[in-house]
Amino acid sequence: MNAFYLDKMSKIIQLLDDNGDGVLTLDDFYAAADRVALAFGHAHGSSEHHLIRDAYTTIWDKTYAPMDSDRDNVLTFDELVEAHQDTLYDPGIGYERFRPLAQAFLALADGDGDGIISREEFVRTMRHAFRLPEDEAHEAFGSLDETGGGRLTYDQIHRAASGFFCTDDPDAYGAGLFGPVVPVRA
Ligand SMILES: [Ca+2]
Ligand SMILES: [Ca+2]
Ligand SMILES: [Ca+2]
Repeated sequence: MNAFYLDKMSKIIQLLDDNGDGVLTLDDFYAAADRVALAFGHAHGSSEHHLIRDAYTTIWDKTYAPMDSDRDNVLTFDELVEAHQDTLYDPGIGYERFRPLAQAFLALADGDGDGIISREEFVRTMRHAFRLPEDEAHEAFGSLDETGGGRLTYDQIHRAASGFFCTDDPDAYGAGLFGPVVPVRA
């Protein structure tokens, strides 16, 4: 696990840390759910909004809460990195643990349900689910769309998520899934 991997994890924390306190809590996930529901045209309090909130609660409970090793309901950078190293850092079995999380975001992103993630669907999801700036979201899409066809299959997104979360290879497919990774750690 190299510096590039730690830089990627820094970016993930930064993108998920909605209230900017440097750590992840369930509140960050609620805020993301509210933002995503609004971005996808679902009114606050609508049944779709509740479904998205439930999905985010499940993501927290199943994926992130177990990483909180001291059980104080606050997920720190060190806890996140340690958990990734222990459970996800392997493109095979590690990714199988991660796959349901990616699948949940695919279901959200694929607004028209055609099994393809268009550039527009990708950019909208990355902007609102992960607060990625629009230009970085376009850059990320371009890095994944090898043929330039303007569409990604679910399989490509899974490959990208595996390359991002389960390897520390800066040249892996998916290294640019969340836009540019800026070196922030020695
Ligand atoms: Ca936070
Ligand atoms: Ca903790
Ligand atoms: Ca679609």
